[in-house]
Amino acid sequence: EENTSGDPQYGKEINYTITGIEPGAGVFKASEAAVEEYGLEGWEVQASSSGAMATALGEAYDKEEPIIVTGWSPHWKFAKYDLKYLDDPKGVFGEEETIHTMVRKGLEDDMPEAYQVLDNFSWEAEDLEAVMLEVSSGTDPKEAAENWIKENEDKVAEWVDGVDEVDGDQIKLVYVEWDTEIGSTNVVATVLEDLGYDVTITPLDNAVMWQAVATGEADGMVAAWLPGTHGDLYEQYKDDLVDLGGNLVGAKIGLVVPAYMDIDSIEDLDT
Ligand code: PBE
Repeated sequence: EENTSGDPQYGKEINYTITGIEPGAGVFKASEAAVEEYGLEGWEVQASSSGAMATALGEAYDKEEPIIVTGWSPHWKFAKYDLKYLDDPKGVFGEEETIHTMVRKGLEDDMPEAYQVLDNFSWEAEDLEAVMLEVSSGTDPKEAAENWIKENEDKVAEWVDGVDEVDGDQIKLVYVEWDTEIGSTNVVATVLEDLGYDVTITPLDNAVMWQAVATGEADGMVAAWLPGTHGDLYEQYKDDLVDLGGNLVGAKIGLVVPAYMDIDSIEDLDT
């Protein structure tokens, strides 16, 4: 069919495909809901991984080709590439999100020192972005976390203020291998290690991460995106978890495209 509308026919060019990440991610589910709600017939959100999504984005960007990805902030991709969120007039992706820390019931009594640190943990988007950017350029996440801690002693001092050291107590944190969570989890784990904890961090699928903390198999996680992104999981597990509140405000999810693409709204995608 010939394009006589004058509007870019990106759907046709990219095979009506949104480059997704892990299907358990909230942004993946929200993208599928957007396809429904905007009537994007024939469009598909392709399941992938966060790493493969970032690679596909980088390859398209280098060639100035169109691509639509399931995106989120904070994320290093906004520092590396000139990108924009597509407008979402129906509000399918929600507004600003806060990332919360969740721990298992009983942690406060069993490990008051770790509980205190996890409760105190809170930082800014630019802190997390600094860690993520270093990891994205090849630094081992653990090393990037150590570097950030060295450069931000004042912030870390607030998290551990008045907290006693421990002697090798074991603590288990769980996370998902999203860039944001790789960064935050490694920083918190390293701070706990510096206090004397023997910390295990285990990557899981999103739903399994929530379940592990709710059942007490894991001690905690710093990866709960609320109110929208993980709202369904929060509803399911909130009675079996302790919500320690926000550790980062101003997070966001949505469909992200390179700024060179001549489109601004999800509504304007062609079917
Ligand atoms: N994310 C990163 C997650 C939360 C953190 C946006 C990919 C998600 O969509 O569930």
